[in-house]
Amino acid sequence: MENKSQLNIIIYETSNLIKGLHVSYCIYLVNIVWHMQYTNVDDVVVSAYQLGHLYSFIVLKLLQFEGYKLVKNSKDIFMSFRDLHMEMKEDKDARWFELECVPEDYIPLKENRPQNLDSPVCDSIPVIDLAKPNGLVEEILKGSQEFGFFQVINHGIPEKILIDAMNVLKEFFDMQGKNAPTGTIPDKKGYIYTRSDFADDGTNLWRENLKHPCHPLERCIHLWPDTPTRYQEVIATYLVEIQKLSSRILEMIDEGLGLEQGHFKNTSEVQLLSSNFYPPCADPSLTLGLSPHFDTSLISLVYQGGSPGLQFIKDGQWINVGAIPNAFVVNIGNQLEIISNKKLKSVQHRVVTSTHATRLSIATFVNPSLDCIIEPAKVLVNELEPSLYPTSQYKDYVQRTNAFGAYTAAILNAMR
Ligand SMILES: O=C(O)CCC(=O)C(=O)O
Repeated sequence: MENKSQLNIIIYETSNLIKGLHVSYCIYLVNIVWHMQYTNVDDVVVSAYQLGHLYSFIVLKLLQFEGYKLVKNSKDIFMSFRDLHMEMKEDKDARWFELECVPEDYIPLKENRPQNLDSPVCDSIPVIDLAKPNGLVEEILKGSQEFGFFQVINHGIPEKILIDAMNVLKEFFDMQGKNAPTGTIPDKKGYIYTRSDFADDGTNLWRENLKHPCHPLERCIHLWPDTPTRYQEVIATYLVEIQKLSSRILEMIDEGLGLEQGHFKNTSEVQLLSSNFYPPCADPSLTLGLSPHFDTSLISLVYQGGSPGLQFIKDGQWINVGAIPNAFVVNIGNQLEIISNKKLKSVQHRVVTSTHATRLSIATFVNPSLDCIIEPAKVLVNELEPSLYPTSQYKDYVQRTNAFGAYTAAILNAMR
């Protein structure tokens, strides 16, 4: 059938149905018109046949071959409409997540499922007002030591830049049809788009993801998506602001830890952007948007546009990071845990989905430069507090820990 909204039906085996308005034929027609009103099927072709002799039998078989459905009673009519509906749902415009139940390959083993979705929202992770004149370093250190997480408000990034970035990313994800290529985009080297990528246990994650390198901007920008056409300009503007904000936060961490001034100045880069689109899910207790993980970064900055879903672990319990409009969530990554000799905590986190809300997030990873040697800062190591970590070059660490899963090599190449 060319036109998907057309249903071809053959009513068969009603006696004398072609001759005049036989009552059961009328009932069939009323039934069909009724179904048409309540579905988006706009065209039904009805043919009526009596089964009984060979000629009718052959014609019926031929019509069936052409895509006609044989109906004998009202239940069959209902089923035909339902089947057509399912077909229409699976048509080329339908997205992978438009499903009434969660497919099995999205459901991890019981122990890896989100389980209790009534996790409390953490009201004690610091929400730090960066416009305050003093006390910022202490608050940032407290959040980084106790939770590995804090949020910042009044950070100085104009709201328009945040809205533009979210809008252009939403457009990007909206444009990815059923057949959009996934994985590393060949002529773009480091730009990676995935739909329902895999968790470590091989089940699918309930998200779409876009990743690309960001440093130095002028060398990376041509690797990014060029549709929507505003993408490169809008995201470059966003990243310039993230660079400024992250440097400011790292300077305060530097001061709080008592490291030499400018410790991170020439050794940190906003290296990678990873944007996530988590559509609503029929049963969020069964599947995950993003499985539990630690960040390999120094720090990560997440803009979540006020939407919930991000959780971190505290004393063995998953806690929701509060959804504050215009705030940035900042978390400590593994590299900063090493440099601080575990004074600051890199904490496991994950994303759960929602039945009604879509989450769009922009994570930016501030990493050491690839050649940087990572080890606990000398001033933080002494006889009482010996070094807890071996020395390693950052790029070796990324390789050894397979930091970006299947895309580790592609991302390392793109960042070189
Ligand atoms: O907040 C999100 O949606 C995910 C952030 C994150 O943990 C990541 O991208 O690694």
